[in-house]
Amino acid sequence: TKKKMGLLVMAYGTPYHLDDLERYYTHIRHGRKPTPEMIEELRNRYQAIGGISPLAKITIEQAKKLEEHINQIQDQIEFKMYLGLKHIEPFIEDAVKEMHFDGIKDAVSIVLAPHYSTFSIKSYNNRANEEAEKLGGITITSVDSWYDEPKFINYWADKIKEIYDQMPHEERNDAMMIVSAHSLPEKILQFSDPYPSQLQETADLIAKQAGITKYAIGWQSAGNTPDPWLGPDVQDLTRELAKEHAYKAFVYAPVGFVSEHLEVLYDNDYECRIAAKEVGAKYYRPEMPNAHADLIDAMSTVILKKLAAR
Ligand code: FEC
Repeated sequence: TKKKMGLLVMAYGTPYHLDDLERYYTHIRHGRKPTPEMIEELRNRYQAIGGISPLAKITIEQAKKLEEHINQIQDQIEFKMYLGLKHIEPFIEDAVKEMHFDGIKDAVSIVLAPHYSTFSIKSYNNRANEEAEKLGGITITSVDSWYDEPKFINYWADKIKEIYDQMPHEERNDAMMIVSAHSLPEKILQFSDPYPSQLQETADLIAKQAGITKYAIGWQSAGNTPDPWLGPDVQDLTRELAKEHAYKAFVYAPVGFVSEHLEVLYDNDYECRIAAKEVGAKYYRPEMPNAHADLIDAMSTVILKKLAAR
């Protein structure tokens, strides 16, 4: 008989309705209520992408497909998926409670974000482990990062190649690729956080495989706080690079995310598009992995490798 195992899939979460905006934003801010102006500004961004984010639907599809696929490609373990979100229900703690209730003793977890940081992945893992310890009897093996998984790199390299192949010849010769992830407060660097070097490595691997020589890494979607955030910001970087050379096209690869959500639909497709237009260049952004079979297979591979190495 197959061994039963919990598959804890963790992701950021998004408001389900605009009514959820305030409590969601308050949760992101560790309980500090945002001002009415801040809420209004966020509401306007959601409205600009069609009213609400497609993220909730994409996350569930990714989690379900992951469960289905990982059960298909091996026959030793029967995985049962539990979805746990960082900033809205079902919260990470809810998912761990549910596993406990179902009698799960052994679980593996993965976050739907490829790069490790003390501020991002570590906080997801800590919350899961703290709840598991509180309940007792569940061990969670955590996948920390998967930024260099060849199947993940393949996805992006293929999409980037498609874009370059479709460009008119003169654009292709003068195109610049900007590979990005969510910015984080600069203070992560004090803990020799691997986040920046992991993004650089993802960029190098994708560029090499796609045969791209002109590329740079940047940071996006920095928060609205007084402390300094990792830079350069992708919009500023676009303007800086355009000063050095009259690029005809900018190709944005927000590889720190896996879904087409607010940060991509607004910060890339709206804001970066403006920056590219300003410098007289064309804007390109490959489609995000969402529930694409390559992403699902990449994550399944990483999970099985992690379990095999225990
Ligand atoms: O609804 C959607 O479609 C988008 C959801 C969403 C994703 C996302 C990913 C990441 N964030 C990360 C870190 C921070 C830090 C702060 C912060 C703030 C926000 C705000 C919204 C928001 N984030 Fe987010 N993020 C998403 C949504 N994020 C809304 C609040 C308004 C704003 O600042 O824009 C700053 C908190 C503070 O103010 O103190 C830090 C990281 C990721 C990528 C990794 C992951 O997915 O976990 C890191 C998706």
